[in-house]
Amino acid sequence: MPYNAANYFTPLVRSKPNERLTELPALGLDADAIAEDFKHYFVHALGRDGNCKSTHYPYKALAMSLRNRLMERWKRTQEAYDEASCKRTYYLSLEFLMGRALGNSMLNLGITEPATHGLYQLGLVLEEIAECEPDAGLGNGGLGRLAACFLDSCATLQLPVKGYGIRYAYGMFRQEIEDGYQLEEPDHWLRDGNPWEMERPEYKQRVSFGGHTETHLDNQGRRHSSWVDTSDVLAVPYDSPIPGYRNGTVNTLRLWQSAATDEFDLDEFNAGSYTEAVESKNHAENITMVLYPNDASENGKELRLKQQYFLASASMKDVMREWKRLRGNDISRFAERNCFQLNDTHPTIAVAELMRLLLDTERLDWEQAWEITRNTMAYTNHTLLPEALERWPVLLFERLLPRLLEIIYEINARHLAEVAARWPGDTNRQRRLSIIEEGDTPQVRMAYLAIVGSFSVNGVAELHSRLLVEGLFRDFYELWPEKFNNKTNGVTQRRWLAGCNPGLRELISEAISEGWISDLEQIRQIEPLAGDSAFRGRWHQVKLDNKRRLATLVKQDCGVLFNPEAMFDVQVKRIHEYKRQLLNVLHVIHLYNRIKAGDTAEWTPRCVLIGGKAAPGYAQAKRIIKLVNNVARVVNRDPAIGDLLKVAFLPNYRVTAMEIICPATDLSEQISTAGKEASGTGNMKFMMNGALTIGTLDGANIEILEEVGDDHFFLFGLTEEEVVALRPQYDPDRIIAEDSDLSRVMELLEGGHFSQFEPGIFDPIVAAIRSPGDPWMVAADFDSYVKAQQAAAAAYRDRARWVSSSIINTASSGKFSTDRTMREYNDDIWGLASVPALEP
Ligand code: KVN
Repeated sequence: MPYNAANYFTPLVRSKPNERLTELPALGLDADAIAEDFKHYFVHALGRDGNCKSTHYPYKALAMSLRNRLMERWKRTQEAYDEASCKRTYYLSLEFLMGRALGNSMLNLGITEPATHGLYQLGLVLEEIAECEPDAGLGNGGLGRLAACFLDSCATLQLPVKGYGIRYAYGMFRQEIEDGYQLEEPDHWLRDGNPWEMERPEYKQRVSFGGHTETHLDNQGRRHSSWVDTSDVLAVPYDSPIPGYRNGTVNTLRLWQSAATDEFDLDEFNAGSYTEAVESKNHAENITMVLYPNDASENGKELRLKQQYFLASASMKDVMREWKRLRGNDISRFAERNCFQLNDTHPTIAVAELMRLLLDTERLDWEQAWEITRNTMAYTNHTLLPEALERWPVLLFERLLPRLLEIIYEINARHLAEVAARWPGDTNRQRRLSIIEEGDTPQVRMAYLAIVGSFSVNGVAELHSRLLVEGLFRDFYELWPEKFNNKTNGVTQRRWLAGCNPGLRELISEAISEGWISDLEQIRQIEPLAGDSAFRGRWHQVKLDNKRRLATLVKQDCGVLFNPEAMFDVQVKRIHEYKRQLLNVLHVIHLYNRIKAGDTAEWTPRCVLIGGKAAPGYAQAKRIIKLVNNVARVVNRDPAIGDLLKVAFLPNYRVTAMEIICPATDLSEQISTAGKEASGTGNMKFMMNGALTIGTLDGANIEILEEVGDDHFFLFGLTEEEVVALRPQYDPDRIIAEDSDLSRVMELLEGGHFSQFEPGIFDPIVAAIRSPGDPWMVAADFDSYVKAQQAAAAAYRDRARWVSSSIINTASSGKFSTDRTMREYNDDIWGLASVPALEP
């Protein structure tokens, strides 16, 4: 439990600040004050006038006015944390998928209305101005967006949590579709500057690579290692404000950018190669150039390991510096006041880096250093997919991070000694539990380093956490059962309901007041209104308006006409075989067949929207995108299909697109092979906005079903246990032969109906479906999926029933707020006290 700092630490000694420098009246939050500030920036700082036609400068001026208002609160929050001398948590993540900041800042400051009004008085439309902001797309998908939702909830709960990440010059690539194929375009998101960040050069750190290690004895005869002849790079922090919801708290996201040191490469320089020496600066600056665009798979690039160490080392040193500023040089109680949450294994080298700093810089002995490290680190696993498990060749480590490899070897030796003591003679078990995987190219297993170095290991949904301890981490669970726990994911209802769905926000708040925005369990109170036909009518109207908004986007970006009266059936997420966009496409082809065969009695018109990015090197995923586009072209151009079925692939799916999509969705597709999707979080955003789910018993779908009840959820497919049991006998050819619907679908695919001009391009897809080794068992769930889709279509035709289910979905989404998730992390792992910002 959080304990009182005053019992443990003497008050801080600091010199008195110069208050004359900082005395300022608080900034107003009314329309006039905001408009005045806006004009000041527009005219004085940006030098624009009434002839300015660009919306970029109004965006900048508004962002600067908001930033001022955040800044006051930011300072008071950080001072409150310092004064409380409180324990803090650092969320270490290679990804923070923040999206836009403007709307969220206004929402959380509580000034959306006055700001809109103030600008309107100046003849400006807020919605247009907001469109200028590029997404901060520093993440791939769920894992990165989860980090962003966590920060929002921590600030709202007034928890002293700071995010540490990388300031990539290029975020997630922009996806374009040309002739149905994905093209990747660079995302230079900082081109026009970023008004939300603050560079803090005074806090830069040095990060070392390469070189070699030396041991020597100190004057007490103790052996020490040092890491010498390194090539260093600088890490420069950029801070962005993370406002809590109307509570005066502003937390920090600190992103590191790499820069060359001021020293030239001395060898090159002395050899007279001035330009070559300057060129070497490039290598340093490359480290934070680009986000790796692989979701749930690793690709083993050296530069990626450099990014990981760069983040870990800069962040550890930063926290150490902060410790010394506040508490002096005695580091022995570091673990009582600091916790690092590792977002998957990506920042796990932090375990070895903290050990290195404690041993080599602070000169602690091993036992003391290990005690501190192991009480400070906590690890979250996000996937069971074997291709996503990070392993780094020992040889790469030796070349890049020789001192860290020594430390990992020592951690492993002591760990294996513990295993040997517990299970004497069980050498097989020692091999299984070793951090080093032996073989032709020995590898460091990062997940094992994370487990050994942490006091907590969690999965991200009930099923996922159970499968972790029964499978992947079974041996470790036997060794340390107390370390393992579940923390079911969530999403922030501020961005994902209040912000993106103003129509529903007003309707809900009018009925039950606004409490749900910071306490989502209250949203249960709208459940009885599912039986109120007037309320249902208004609910339906909001959905219809949101569908019009999405239809406009689809028309614009795909050239396809969606009729807002039709059922909007949506699957947006990264394109991956385990997520089974292919199953969705097979169903679409089946519907096409039915229409062509005249089987359209009691038909529910449907608009199918699919969107998502494929990793640039993932050929099969890219082929699936091409298939969606080709099927869409055939279906949409066929006059016999008309409005009964429309299909569109939405290019460049991202946070900002989801803000339009989820409020407009009727049916949410969550159709992964059971046991493969660790949690999913899109499923929660859809549910919150009143979509019904069609889904398998996978990830958090299971908990969604549990909350909403099976009358309001279209369940289908094999369970995880059934998938495992079927695998050895899986015979897709037979399943296809025995299912006339699926046979007809396969006939069209195999007959080249969707690849008239490029014969054979979908052969690998057909082969995958027909392979007995198909890991995703697409054919196995087809029939059950089609039946669930039929049930959904029938339900949609009964509007009163559908709208009532929609209301019940939103009403049941209370569990899936990251406010709940963060409370659980804090109660079970971090033990932070909530610390309000200082009063103005
Ligand atoms: C792995 C490597 N997730 C990853 C990953 C590089 C980038 C990302 O995490 C989500 C969860 C999804 C899971 C995703 O697939 O089910 O909802 C947040 O916990 N991303 N590994 N796992």
